[in-house]
Amino acid sequence: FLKASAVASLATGVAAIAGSAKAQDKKFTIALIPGLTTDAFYITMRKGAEAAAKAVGATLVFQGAPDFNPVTQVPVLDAVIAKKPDAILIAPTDKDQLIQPLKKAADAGIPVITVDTFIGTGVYQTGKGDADFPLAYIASDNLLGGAIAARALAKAVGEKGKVYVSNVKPGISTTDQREQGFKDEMKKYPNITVLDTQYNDDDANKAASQLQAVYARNSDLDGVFGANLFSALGAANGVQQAGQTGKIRVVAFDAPTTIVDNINSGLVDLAIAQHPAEIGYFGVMAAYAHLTGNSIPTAIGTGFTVIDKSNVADKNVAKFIYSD
Ligand code: T6T
Repeated sequence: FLKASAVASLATGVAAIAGSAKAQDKKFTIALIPGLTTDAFYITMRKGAEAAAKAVGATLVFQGAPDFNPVTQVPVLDAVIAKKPDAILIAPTDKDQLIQPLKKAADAGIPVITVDTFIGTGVYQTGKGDADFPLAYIASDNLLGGAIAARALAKAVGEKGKVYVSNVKPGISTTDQREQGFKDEMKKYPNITVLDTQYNDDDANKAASQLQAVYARNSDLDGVFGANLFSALGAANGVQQAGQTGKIRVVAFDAPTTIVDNINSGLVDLAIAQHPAEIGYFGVMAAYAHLTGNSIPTAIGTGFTVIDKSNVADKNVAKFIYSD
């Protein structure tokens, strides 16, 4: 015979199982708001998110703006909040400007998880500050990525000369950290001068003309670090247009399909591929875990795959090239 207390705990257990079965019967709607819609990085993230949503029987809604800008992202976020999804995954386009708009989601009882970029300091659930309310941050280690880029570019230029960072704009957590990681690591190379950062507003054409302008002012320019997909693509195009392929060395963050040709032709030395599908997959899984009553880590770090001439043809490496 079971004691009364054992019966009670058994009953609680059965109720908990029934409760979780009920929770799992619900078809959750999870919204993913990218930095912008027309970027192979976020297109690949969406694929990973779709795969996870399929695995748990959730519906994924992918809604974003056509450019990387808080002015266009906030109205999209407001529209998503109005539809009351069960959770929001978002890549905030500015560390500060998305705090209040996202607070509205949290206040409406919608759990918020940030993917790729963060708000505030990116350290969440601390009980401190005005931006700790997201449940989790799922992303690459962007400081490390910047340091990897610095070491690669230093090696490519023979540890001496002039280089610069082609970047998007200040205020974006990812690209700010990549630049910081790059500059901190470059301090280990006293014979390398890091020139002023050129901000291109996520416009590859602007990045290409800036490369030519920097080269016009510095005929001894040795290298450039493109801190995201469009910065890298544009800087590489600028090098090619200036007829400096292989002379001005390029290290790229991100790995769109064009990177294969650019690496094979020697225009780009190396690309640091993030794992956006992994970010999307674990974003959805974290939301689902939370929605079904499980605790989740406040931070999940995803990895990199460094692609260069020696491994670009390897299918275990090529699988990290982004989807178009
Ligand atoms: O590099 C990615 C992303 O990590 C960053 O936050 C913004 O730019 C990209 O989307 C590439 O364009």
